[in-house]
Amino acid sequence: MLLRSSDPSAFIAVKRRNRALDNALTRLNHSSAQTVITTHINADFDALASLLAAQKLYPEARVVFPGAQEKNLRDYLMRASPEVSAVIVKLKSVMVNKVTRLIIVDTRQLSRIGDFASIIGKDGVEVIIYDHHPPSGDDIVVENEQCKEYGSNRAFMVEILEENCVTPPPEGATILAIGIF
Ligand SMILES: [Mn+2]
Repeated sequence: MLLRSSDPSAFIAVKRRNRALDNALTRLNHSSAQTVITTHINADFDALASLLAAQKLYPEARVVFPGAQEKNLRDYLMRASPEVSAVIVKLKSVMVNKVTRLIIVDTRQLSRIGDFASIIGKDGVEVIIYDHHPPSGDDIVVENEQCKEYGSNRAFMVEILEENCVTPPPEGATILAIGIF
């Protein structure tokens, strides 16, 4: 059906329908937001590389930045291929208090994971960590902690992918490569 732009009631009807669709999508997102992979605020390329590597280990998980990214990463993400950008969901589409499994990469400091800090230690929430930083007083302590003091977390995650016989796709491999700092 063609809508005449001069017909305000038709315009409102379309707007309403779009909002209903938006709400339905949001509900769908919320219902599947059980496993989340996140990283540190002010995310850099090492964080992104780690997120993408972890997503290969936990394909059912939703990948979420807990806050802003560093400028060069933000610029990259604006022109990244769908293979990369499509796996990342917005924080506002995740109900943090519905998360039952949280995978944290490239940090284990409580103060660096934004809103996700609120569910650490909560009953029924499993936390898994992959980090390469030296220990600090602000560290989250969990059983499922995989930490090695490598130069980059990306190098550590590549090793884990290899151990699990997971090959990253081409673009993912490029990001894993540029994740080295
Ligand atoms: Mn790092």
